[in-house]
Amino acid sequence: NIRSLLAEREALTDSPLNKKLVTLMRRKKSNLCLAIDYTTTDKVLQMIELAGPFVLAVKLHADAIRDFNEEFTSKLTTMANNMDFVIFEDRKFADTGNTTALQLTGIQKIAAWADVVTVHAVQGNDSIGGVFRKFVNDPSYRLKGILLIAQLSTKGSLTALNGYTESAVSIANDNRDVVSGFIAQTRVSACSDLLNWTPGINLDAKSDSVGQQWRGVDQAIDVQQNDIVIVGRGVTSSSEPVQQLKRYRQMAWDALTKNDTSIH
Ligand code: UP6
Repeated sequence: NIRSLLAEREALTDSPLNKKLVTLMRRKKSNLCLAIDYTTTDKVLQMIELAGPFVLAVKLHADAIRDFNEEFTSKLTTMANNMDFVIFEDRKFADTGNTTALQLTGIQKIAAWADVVTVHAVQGNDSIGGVFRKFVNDPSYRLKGILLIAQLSTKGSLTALNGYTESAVSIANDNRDVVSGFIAQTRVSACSDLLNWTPGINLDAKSDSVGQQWRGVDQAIDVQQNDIVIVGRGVTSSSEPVQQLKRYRQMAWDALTKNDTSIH
């Protein structure tokens, strides 16, 4: 087991975002992030209302929400503050630093309401560190950190090419004040204060028809040593989402804290 105790991680971590995440994890007993890929603001907000008590973070694709607007982000940030979860916009930035900055402040004003965003490693160190540092250090933005995509869950993803994941880890190591962790399938760094978030989780299905590969919670947390599970359709396509939220949350928390003497 290469993860250290949650209480130690809470004390050790320098990143304000990760400190908040580990504190939230311990308080809510949850290492579950819900991916809400609905296409209307009403449906997203209704799901957040149900999910708020069970999740550490809510992950969105703002550009998939057809009636996305500022009233929505204002409700979203109020709910996040009241129900204690982190707002995660899964934009997967992958362009020049200049363009990334324009996108962060463009029509969706992502930097103003998201706590954390995803960033592809493919564009390299300078267009990642430089741009995001400016936003993260500016208190007029909500954005507090980024997750680097070290591995994708999709079948045949090019992130499996030799050296790609290792290069993403080295970008993270060079930008520890900005990078809060990774999106990956299996733990990619032994540093406990970099959190490993993993999508591709479903207890009732193995794949969709368009490249997604799912596996169970024990595999992801116990065997592959991730910290936080990202569950989407396993909850959002279910007719009983609250039951599913409870189920995923319990399994993920039990798997994470099984050997954690700072919890029991
Ligand atoms: N996601 C993946 N795989 C990755 C990175 N991100 O599935 O490697 C995102 C998807 C989706 C969520 O964009 O929002 O995680 C997974 O949802 P699902 O369980 O419904 O497939």
